[in-house]
Amino acid sequence: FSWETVLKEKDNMLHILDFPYNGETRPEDLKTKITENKHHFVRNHGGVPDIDEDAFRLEIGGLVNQSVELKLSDLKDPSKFPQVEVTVTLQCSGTRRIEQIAEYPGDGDELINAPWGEGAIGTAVYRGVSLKKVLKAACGGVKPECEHLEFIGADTYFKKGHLFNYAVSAPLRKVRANSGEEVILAWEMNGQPLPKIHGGPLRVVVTGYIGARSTKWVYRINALPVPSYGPVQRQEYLYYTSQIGKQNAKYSNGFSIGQMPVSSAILEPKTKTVVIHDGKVKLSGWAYSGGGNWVERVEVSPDGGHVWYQVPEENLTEKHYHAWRLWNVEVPVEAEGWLEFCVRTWDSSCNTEPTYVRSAWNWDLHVTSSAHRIKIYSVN
Ligand code: MTE
Ligand code: MO
Repeated sequence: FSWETVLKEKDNMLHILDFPYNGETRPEDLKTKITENKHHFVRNHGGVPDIDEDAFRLEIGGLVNQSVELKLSDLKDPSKFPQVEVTVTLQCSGTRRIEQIAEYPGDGDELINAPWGEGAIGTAVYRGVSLKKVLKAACGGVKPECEHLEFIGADTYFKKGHLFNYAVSAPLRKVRANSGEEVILAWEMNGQPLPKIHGGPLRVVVTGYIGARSTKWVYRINALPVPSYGPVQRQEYLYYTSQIGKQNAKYSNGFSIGQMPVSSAILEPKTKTVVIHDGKVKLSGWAYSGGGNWVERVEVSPDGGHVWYQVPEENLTEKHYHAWRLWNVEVPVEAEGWLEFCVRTWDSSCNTEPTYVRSAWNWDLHVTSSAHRIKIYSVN
């Protein structure tokens, strides 16, 4: 899998890192409810493995009643497992990290903490099978001690002198969730075979959780009593208190980031631009909440967060358990000169966003979910 292939498949991306390849979606390609495959962001920790689909076997073992190896054709056989299609927003927990970097630069690890803007998020329709049904029908269920399902990807990366396979886990209660909310093994993205760069031939999709749990190139699933010992699960995607810095951080000071909180972003206008208008400034962007909560209300402020205008319901795309809502609004503005606009979202559990980046700053620079702010020069 070559850089040329990336450039061909991902022509219009912001190439954040060359190796491992990480690409961000441009704001203009985030204007549709479903993100086109060629524009969907890419987050990789290592290389893109080449997997022979005929030789491929998904191994399931650990605390299951019966270990199995399944061919792709077994998984795709509707007489064995019913198929499901889910619309899902995947959000990297590093989305909007550049705002935390701008506050206190230099604390993160460049390779792990890619400098994402507002485009490390995307929405796609995934087709596959429900992991809970596979566990039941193929493995005769899990043993009573099983609490977590570990997903191992075929890609590898070096950390502190060791070569790791990508490995994370999801709690059994998430795997067992109701239909439409459970963990999916997917081979199709927006009606096309799952592109290699997005985990083809098979990936995990964990709705409502940080993108990191949705393991690409999954080839082994382990039923475990505890969460995965993979570095991504226990070391890299931790949420620290604001009192902790790189020098005094211990893994025990942080908790493993699971479900995503509510967050949003202004995509238009772009920050630090001149906006010429006739008394109304038009804004648009995305709003999303994880954990199966949906976006209820989006508000925009033209004065840094003192006065808020609600985005009318008809200016939001439809409500969804696992997907963002795109929004647009016109805000009356008389002032000329520099203005600070910001957006905040309320979800179905009445959660909203921290006011400032500093309110939720953490040295590993994850989950930048504070009200997104832009500065524009208003010409009325
Ligand atoms: N799965 C494997 N095997 N290797 C990876 O590096 N990156 C994770 C996740 N699954 C990753 C992975 C992270 S951090 C994110 S945000 C999502 O994949 C991104 O999925 P995408 O590249 O399809 O957008
Ligand atoms: Mo991520």
